[in-house]
Amino acid sequence: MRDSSLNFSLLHRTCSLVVLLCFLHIFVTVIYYVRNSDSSQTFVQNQQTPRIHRKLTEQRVSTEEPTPPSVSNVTETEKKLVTCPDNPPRLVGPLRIEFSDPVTLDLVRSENQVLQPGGRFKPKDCIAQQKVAMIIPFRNRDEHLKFWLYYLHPILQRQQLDYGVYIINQDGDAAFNRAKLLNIGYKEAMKEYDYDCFVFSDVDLIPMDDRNIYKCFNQPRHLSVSMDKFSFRLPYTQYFGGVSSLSKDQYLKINGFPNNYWGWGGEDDDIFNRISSKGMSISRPDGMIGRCRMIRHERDKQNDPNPQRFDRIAHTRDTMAKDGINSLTYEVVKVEKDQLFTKITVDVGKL
Ligand code: UDH
Ligand code: NGS
Repeated sequence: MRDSSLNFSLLHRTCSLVVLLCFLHIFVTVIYYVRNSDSSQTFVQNQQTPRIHRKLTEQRVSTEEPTPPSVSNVTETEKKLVTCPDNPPRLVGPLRIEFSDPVTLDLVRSENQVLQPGGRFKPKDCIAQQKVAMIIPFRNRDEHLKFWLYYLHPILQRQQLDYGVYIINQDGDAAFNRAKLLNIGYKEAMKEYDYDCFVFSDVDLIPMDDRNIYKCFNQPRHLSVSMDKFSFRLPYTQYFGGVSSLSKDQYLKINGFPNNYWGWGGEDDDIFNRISSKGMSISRPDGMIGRCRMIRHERDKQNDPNPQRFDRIAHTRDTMAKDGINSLTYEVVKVEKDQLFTKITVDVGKL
């Protein structure tokens, strides 16, 4: 009898100990789990949040201050934003560009709500390397413009540029004057913002690779080096048509572009002559990165080949000091601010 009661008491104690140990184990496990899940959440946040927020988290961790940053701290951090990298991290490389389905301006607007009025953009997480004005010579090409805006806005944003889009629309129906419109674009954009780089783009050309960065380089840049209509080759070595970029200094060094090429052809060759006469060379992306598509079209009205173009390009060196940004005259007829662009309608005069 006494034996059995001793046995029972021993069993009872053992069971109590086991139950106690179980509780202890559960308690330790729960504590460990809660602590661990805290730190893994912090890790996920750090992976996902943009650079500026990551920096804030890192600062908080390193100074071991649990309080969230005050508004003045955020401003301080914003002031400390670094310059965007040479290789923007969100570029995707080759792009599928096609023109079979038309796009609407409303669709493009809805996909680009980050834009400021006038088609302006600045990256949020770094300071853009350059302030770039995109200048498009224009008349009656609304369908092409929609494609340009549809494809280019997202590309330029991934390229982390501080940019604005300027459509320079020639009023009336006199002969078209592409180079003069580009000069007007330079002048009008400079009235708005302290741009240091100018990309001059035909409205019907779309890059096929977002690594072809629409910015300026230490020599004037030819960007549309490999067009589908020329079987992805340069038509001739000096070709400077389509899309090009010049820094403000490069542009001023050549006195801008000629104002007296009315109708089609030669103005791009004149610009090439200006550049080489000032001892500069042409910089180009490689042929794969520089691929681009042109939207097929017929010749526009009032843009027939200019019969004077050969004579003019033979005399660029003699004329460029007097004909250029220093002799530009025009009248602004209308300025329209869309979410996607600034459209400036201008009277350029006539031949
Ligand atoms: N542009 C206009 N409206 C015009 C003329 C020219 O917006 O009426 C602008 C537009 O940005 C265009 C650029 O000027 O992309 C260059 O003009 P362009 O496209 O006419 O020049 P391109 O050399 O074509 O590309 C020439 C006509 C080819 C006709 C081929 C017919 N099969
Ligand atoms: C040259 C023109 C350029 C023109 C290029 C490509 O002949 O202005 O062809 O034209 N120069 C002269 O006429 C002097 S394209 O095939 O794109 O229509 O840009």
